[in-house]
Amino acid sequence: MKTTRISTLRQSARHKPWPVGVLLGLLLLTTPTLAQTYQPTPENMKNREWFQDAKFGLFIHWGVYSVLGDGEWVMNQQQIPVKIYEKIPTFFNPTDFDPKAWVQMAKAAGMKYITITSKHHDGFAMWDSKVSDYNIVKRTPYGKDVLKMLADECHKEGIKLFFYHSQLDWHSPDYFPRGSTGGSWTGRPESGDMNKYLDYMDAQLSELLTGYGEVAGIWFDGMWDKKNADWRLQKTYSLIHKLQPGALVGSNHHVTPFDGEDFQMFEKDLPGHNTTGFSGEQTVGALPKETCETINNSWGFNLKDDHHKSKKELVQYLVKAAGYGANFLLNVGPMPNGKIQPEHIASLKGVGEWLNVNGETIYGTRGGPLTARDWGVTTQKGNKVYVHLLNWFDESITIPSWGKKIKSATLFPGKTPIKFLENDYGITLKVPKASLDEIDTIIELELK
Ligand code: FHN
Repeated sequence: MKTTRISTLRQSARHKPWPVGVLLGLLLLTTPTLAQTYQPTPENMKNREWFQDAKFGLFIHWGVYSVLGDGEWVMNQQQIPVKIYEKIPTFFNPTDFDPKAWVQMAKAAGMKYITITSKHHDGFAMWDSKVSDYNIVKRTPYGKDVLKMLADECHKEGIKLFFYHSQLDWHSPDYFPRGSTGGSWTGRPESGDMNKYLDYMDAQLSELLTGYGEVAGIWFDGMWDKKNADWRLQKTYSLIHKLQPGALVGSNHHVTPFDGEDFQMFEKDLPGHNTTGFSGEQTVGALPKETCETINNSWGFNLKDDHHKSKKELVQYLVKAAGYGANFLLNVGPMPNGKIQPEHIASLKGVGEWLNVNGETIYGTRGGPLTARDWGVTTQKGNKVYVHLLNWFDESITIPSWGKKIKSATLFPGKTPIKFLENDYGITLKVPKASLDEIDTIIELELK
């Protein structure tokens, strides 16, 4: 008798109750929805490696909301009804928009990819959508497809392009029942069909994944507005992977990744931290990771926001993220004329200058071998470990050893050898005071 696993289990069961593990296993085996059904293609896995090597990207929150200079939530913050908000596109005319300047700025900053808002919560499409005329070509005096212009420039310059896409929509009448935002003040009828809305969203995603060349990925946001809704994720995710199997899907839902996602993002926090309250329910998974942050305190252009982060803050954030094995997606909010604020261009240039010298200790590395410490982080690549002293100003430091013997310790860059001692207390490194750097003192350890 061919004994299957189940029948042998059944024979032995006659005697004792089935252990919970077995029942769970059976449940997983017999109910496909619970099992990991998404099989990323080899191309997708290759792109995940590229993503983890890339380490640094430009986030762009740009839309008609930029006209009001009060951030990307202005419609909700000021409770501007749809009928009134629809006037704003008629003022949106970014004649100074120059995709070459944006891409060159990103490259000069040392960034390897751009993630731009194709549609934010206000529902306005920043491309020539045939699915809805609520878009930049049909509704603005500018009338040109800025995503097409940017995509062409990115492809020409070897910069990968991701599209941020909001699942939350304060404009669509079919985004119903409403969620925790975008209530009755929008003036939409108290009716609608969420499935019709999701069909509309999938149709717009299909446009983005078939008309703009290679799309490196989709950066979803907004599910948190209706946590318990049926977002038909598998349908949308498999549509994306059917149209572009290599595209990396991520969703800023602030919970643990769902089947079908290719990377995990953390908003304004390093993986595992929750200083902003976004990541309370989020466990750090095994997918490639990305931390996104604002260059000041706003995502969309905010006239009054002058909390511009310093070069030191930005570089240390990038290095810490790398130490946690995460990418750093740094945001700018372009102005309504299409230009980037000069303070932000200058800060990005500064980060680029730092990466021109120290990029080897970031690009292509993975976090570790040590987890983050108060003094800093470590990154590793091949038989090299880079110790990043971000918050240490003494001439010697003892770090824990991790079981690998050290062949040499040198300052990076410049490869000046420094003294080191390995013993039961760890690895003690002697760093000459003059070599301490106020942003990041890097020691390259070559392993035996
Ligand atoms: O509401 C959005 C916000 O406007 C912005 O897009 C950020 C970017 O990560 N995400 C949401 C807030 O969680």
